[in-house]
Amino acid sequence: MIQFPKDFVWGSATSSYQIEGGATADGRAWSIWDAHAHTPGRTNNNENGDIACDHYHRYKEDVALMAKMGLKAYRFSISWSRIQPDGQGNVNPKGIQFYSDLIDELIANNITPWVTLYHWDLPLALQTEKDGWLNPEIANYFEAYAEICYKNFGDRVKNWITLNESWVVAILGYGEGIFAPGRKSKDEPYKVGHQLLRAHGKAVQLYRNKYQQKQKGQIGITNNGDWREPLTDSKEDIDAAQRSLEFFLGWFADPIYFGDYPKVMRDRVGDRLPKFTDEDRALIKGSSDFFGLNHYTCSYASNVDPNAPISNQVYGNGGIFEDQYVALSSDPKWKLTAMKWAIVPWGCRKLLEWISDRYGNPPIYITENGCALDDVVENGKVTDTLRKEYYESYLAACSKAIDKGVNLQGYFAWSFMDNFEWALGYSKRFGMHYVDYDTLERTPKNSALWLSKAIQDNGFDFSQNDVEI
Ligand code: PNW
Repeated sequence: MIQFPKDFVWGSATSSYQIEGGATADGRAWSIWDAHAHTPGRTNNNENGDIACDHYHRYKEDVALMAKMGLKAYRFSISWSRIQPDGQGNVNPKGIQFYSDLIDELIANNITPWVTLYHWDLPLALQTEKDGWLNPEIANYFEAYAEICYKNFGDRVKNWITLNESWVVAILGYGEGIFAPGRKSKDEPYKVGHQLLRAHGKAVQLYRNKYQQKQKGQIGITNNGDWREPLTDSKEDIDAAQRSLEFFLGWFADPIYFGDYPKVMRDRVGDRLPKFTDEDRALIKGSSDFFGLNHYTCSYASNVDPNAPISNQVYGNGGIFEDQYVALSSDPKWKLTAMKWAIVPWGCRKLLEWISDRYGNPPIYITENGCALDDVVENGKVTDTLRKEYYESYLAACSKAIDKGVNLQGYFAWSFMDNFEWALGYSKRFGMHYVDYDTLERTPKNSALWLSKAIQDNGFDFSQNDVEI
């Protein structure tokens, strides 16, 4: 029997643009994701979040399903342009009302709200008129928006996450251009990353100075990181795996824990990597009460000789290749999800241990973990056995990490329900609840039933399992 610590936070997560719909309801204005998804060719079948899961109108039904599962916590994000349509100035009272009602509904059902302030849906006006995350002024707009949230919701919300996955915003939004705002550059990701960190720092400073004492909440940031296992035990490959982790997770975590970017990034990126002023450093260092981690998969990493010709195979989910010279690969024995992401639970444990060692054993919350599968409803049931095995084995790996001293305090399954998977539209299903996009009916999948039991028992039987963790 695997048992989790007494106050372990069992949650599930979603984000605003992926589930809400109601894209222009009650005064909401477009975000960069509305504009991106409405640009032909950007998403699978040109799908968009206009309706999504219609959570905006069905949130009570959704909270009832969460309560039925016994979820202790629910992580959702606020659509900035729903409560501040232009990204600055006027506040939309109906937007405030929606989130206020959602929060009340959660609390009435004994579910603790965890609120992400920014999950990629920047108000479009800030992009078109202010140049989005490239503009140093954006930190001030973000701070002002954060204050609206603290003021209106902070009496009831005690867990704040400033930004979701800065790496994705920087690399996929400004490097590869597959996510909003769809820019392709080798320099902008580093500039954008810098402004994201500054904006996070400002929002945290404001919370700590003006709200934390009274509201008694915690505030942090969520970064995404997958594990990098050295392909061989050569020093070159061990260094390559470490370098890859530092470019991926260290990029955004080192400034928060140490006050600067990893040395390997400063050495390799040179002048293209912005420098922190003393003021910014003071703002950012120590600016997270916990380490929020979104984790999905694992790759092998190996060194690439900078003089060798670059082949296509060396590109991958690692950032800007020429700055790293790391090749990613996988083991053909690893099972794959519908995203073609490998299922490697021990990678999760190793990453948790890496974070714990590098950053001084901070409290960690896994704020996302899960998988997409090609689910089908048959006789009212979804037999998503591989998803159940995914949750089970990743949670077992988490438990092993806890045994080894990692201060992991909670786990949020991604996702509560199937939703708009960004550039992949509705083609990828990550949910524990199946959503029929014609009728918008929700059906709990078997994985939801399994997790519900694990929550109730605060653990599960893993003794008959020989999966490596
Ligand atoms: C995360 N990658 O996104 C997000 O926080 C969620 O909104 C999303 O639905 C979920 O993971 C599943 O994709 C990521 O390419 C998207 O490395 C892409 C990557 C990583 C995370």
